[in-house]
Amino acid sequence: MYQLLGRATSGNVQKVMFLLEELGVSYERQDYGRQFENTTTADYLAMTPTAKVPTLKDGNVSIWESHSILRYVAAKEKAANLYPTDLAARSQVDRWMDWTLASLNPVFLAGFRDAKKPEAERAPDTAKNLAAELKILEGQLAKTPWIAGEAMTIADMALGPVVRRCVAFPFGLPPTPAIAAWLERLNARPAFRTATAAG
Ligand SMILES: N[C@@H](CCC(=O)N[C@@H](CS)C(=O)NCC(=O)O)C(=O)O
Repeated sequence: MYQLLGRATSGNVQKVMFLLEELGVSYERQDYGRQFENTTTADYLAMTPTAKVPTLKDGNVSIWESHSILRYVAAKEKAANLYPTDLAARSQVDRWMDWTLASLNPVFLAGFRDAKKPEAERAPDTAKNLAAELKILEGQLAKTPWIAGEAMTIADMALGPVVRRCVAFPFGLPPTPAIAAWLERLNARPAFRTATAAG
């Protein structure tokens, strides 16, 4: 059985929960990170030198980085519908997952920090930068119902828990109707609702 180490309020943990729930495989989640103060122990650091969550344990194998975990589980469970084996189709999934970490995540984190501050103390570029990245995603979702095409994949799992938070920031971002419709499709799935239930 998979062991998922990470608090349920972490968006990166939620990505993995979404996949495990969608596949219906057995797993046990344990609370690690932030308020649990258990990611700097020698045992945890031996598995995950970044001291971040999530970590996935599968027998003797342990994996960190949420997107590496998504790829590992999808490949191990032979979920070719979620992570295609055809290399061209797979590259469509991989590029959006890489874009999420490289481009969306930094502006999401800036937004996450700024959203807690009074408006006057927010960095002037935060909302602008976030809107620019969301516009790229909006353009894709205006063309296809799921991020990598006609079917849901682990790219949607990587993006869903992050984007739902982005659109809820109090920045008056421009409307993104295709993203809103995609979030509704995600919310229609019990696996997504379970994964994101903690907030
Ligand atoms: N790129 C990493 C980022 C991991 C990360 O930053 N996780 C956050 C939670 S979303 C974390 O561990 N924060 C510190 C903590 O909760 O102790 C991934 O995708 O797994």
